[in-house]
Amino acid sequence: MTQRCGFVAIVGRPNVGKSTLMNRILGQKISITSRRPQTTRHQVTGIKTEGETQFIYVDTPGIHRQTKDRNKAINRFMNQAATQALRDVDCVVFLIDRMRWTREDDVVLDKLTHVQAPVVLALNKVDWLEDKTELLPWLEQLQKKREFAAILPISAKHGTNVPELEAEIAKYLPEGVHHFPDDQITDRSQRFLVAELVREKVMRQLGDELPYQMTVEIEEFRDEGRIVHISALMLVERPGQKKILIGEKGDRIKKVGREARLEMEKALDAKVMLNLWVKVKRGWSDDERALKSLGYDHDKR
Ligand SMILES: Nc1nc2c(ncn2[C@@H]2O[C@H](COP(=O)(O)OP(=O)(O)OP(=O)(O)O)[C@@H](O)[C@H]2O)c(=O)[nH]1
Ligand SMILES: [Mg+2]
Repeated sequence: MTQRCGFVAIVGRPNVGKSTLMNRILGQKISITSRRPQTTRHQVTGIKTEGETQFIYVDTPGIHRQTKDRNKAINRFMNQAATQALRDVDCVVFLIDRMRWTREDDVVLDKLTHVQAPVVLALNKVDWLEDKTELLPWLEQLQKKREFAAILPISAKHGTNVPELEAEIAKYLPEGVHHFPDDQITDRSQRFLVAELVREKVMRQLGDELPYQMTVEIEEFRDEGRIVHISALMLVERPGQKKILIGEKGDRIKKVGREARLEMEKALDAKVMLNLWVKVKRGWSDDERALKSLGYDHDKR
């Protein structure tokens, strides 16, 4: 039988559930998620091979408006990473949050203007939809916004209609040999995945201010077979943030470390010895060179 293979970009404004959707489709956690907007900062590839068909999903950072407090080099980087993912794809999944259309959804729509590939619109989080009778008129309104290959209400969290979404996407994958071995699930390194797990635990545990100003650098990743030794450096912008991250008597950082380690052990199927450090590096998130050295420049396909 002929093989099929294609790229599928998952785009949308921050927090609509893009990473949750990709993980649900893959049946495995590859991309980190949290209740906070701007959790994903890079393109993250998730590969799913079913028989002769290979889907190469690209999860992307939430496309956002660069307002006064979100106008740093890192914001530009994130928006670029999302926009670049739209190039040369075979299908786009545009995710929105139920019936909430915001100005940022318009920004996403705008980025799709010149996209030739079919765009499937998915309304996520329908498990939270209060009044389902409003859905039909809303779908009609959405159809006027642009041409969509299909519009589907889904729940990424519970899996509702996700197989139907995948079947829709499959229609648009062209014939071609598989880009990746059939058992490969991502093209991201283990180093990247463990750094992301640390960031996720911080995003999930800390207050509003800090997470956007924290990044993680893996200083050591030494695989000794049954035990993997990992040293992760968390970089923040200000001494006050370092204090918050460490917490009273170090209890915050210990909790982050414990949760991250447990997930790393699952992901790597090995025992993990994890060391976490916090360092202040002023201005890293608005400094192109610093960002580059921290790995914020590898998103070009
Ligand atoms: N109730 C409900 N919650 C969901 C659903 N999908 C995602 N969520 C929640 O929405 C929040 C954001 O999910 P993410 O997957 O991190 O969203 P994202 O679009 O990747 O966000 P960014 O990476 O910040 O752009 C998390 O708390 C998810 O658990 C859903 O179908 N139903
Ligand atoms: Mg995400």
